[in-house]
Amino acid sequence: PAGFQDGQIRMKRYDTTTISDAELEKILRRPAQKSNEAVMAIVKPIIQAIRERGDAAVLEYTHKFEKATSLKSPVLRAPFPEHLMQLPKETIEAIDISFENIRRFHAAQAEEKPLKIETMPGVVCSRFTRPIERVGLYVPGGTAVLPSTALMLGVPAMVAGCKKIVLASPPRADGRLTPEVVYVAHKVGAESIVLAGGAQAVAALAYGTESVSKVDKILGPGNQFVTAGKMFVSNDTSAGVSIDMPAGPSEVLVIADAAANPAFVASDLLSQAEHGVDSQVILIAVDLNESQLAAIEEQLHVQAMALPRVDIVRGSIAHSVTLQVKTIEEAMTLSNHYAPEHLILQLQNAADVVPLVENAGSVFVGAWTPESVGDYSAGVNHSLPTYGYAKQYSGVNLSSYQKSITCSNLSEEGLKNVGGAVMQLAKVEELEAHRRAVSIRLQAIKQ
Ligand code: HSO
Ligand code: ZN
Repeated sequence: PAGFQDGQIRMKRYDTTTISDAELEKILRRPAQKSNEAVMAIVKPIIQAIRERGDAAVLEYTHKFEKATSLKSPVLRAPFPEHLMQLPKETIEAIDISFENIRRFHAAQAEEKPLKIETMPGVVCSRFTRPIERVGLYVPGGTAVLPSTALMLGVPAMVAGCKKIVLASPPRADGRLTPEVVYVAHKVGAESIVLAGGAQAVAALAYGTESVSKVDKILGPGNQFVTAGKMFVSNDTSAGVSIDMPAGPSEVLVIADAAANPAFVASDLLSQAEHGVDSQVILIAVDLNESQLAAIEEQLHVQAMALPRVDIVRGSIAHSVTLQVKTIEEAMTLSNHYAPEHLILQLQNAADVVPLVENAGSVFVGAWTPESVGDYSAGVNHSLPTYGYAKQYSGVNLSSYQKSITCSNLSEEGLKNVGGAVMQLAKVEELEAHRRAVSIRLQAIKQ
């Protein structure tokens, strides 16, 4: 539109009524990732080195990749020294408030009482949960320090009752971690912090080293090397470790109608766009006219130009788009197809639209709910499925730190009631020992 000049930070705009489904599919494709094989080729020797040479190899990689050449030990063990968690009062307060809200929301996810039903008279089936004993929580370093991720991973682990919580995070070049992360580790009762990043940290957690405790599950976001490392170790039966989900670059999809405040909409798009150049943000404009669209675009540019991370924003906005649709139903069909990590509803009656959500990591409803509140302090988790995985994965939640165990308990009457079905199916499968395990008992009952 008129008024835009070269250098304008703006998303490409498409009217969905004028483009084909195939074009739309192409537009909504996530930015390409480096091929999995290329990343794996780098990651495999790193994992091998950690398995063969343990601590020494972890330290070497940390010296090399983090430039933390003064670091002597890859592990910081609890109790963490006070001087490593010195923080301004305002930061402590902010962490404490967020900690409490996240704790409350995740504690509320606990099953009230174990599930128990009688499927037939005398056939009692029940289920109970137990915490995963040892968890490894990866907190990324990189272009931003992320104590909020330490909270999102650590608090539910604490609530679930995991016996051993091990954090891993790449140290700064001075060999230290950001004090906020150490403070959070202390608050969630972590046993230790592994001062390493990348696939080397993942391998140390998966297999253990002289000083790194082996864990049963690894959770947390990370770059492609971290993700490839997690995929690798979770496929290695000798590691005996599981992972939360495959992680990709952050993304948000905002659905806005004429009731939306253009400045708010732009601020939400930018808050995700500043995460990284590979982030993607999408605006679905519901029946907006030219001047309403231009107002959002102008806000996006003006607000972006004032951001310290404007260069990152330029990168992510370059592969971000605005899609114009006529109705909320069309908007929701597109959104459910894209399956965004974050879905923001800036609509007249936003709450009424929530029932139409089929695929999304986390939903933010109405003008007063910026995504940032969920990223930090509202109580919901920010470790969410990206890259379309919201179609089959949930974000990190209490059950991510638990196993459910089922239990059967039959009386004589119960075995009489269900035994016939068991014996017949065992016969069909020609598994005679299975059949006899029932018949031997039914005979004993008769005598
Ligand atoms: N939006 C990010 C989480 C985050 N934001 C951390 C700020 N700090 C991915 O969901
Ligand atoms: Zn964020």
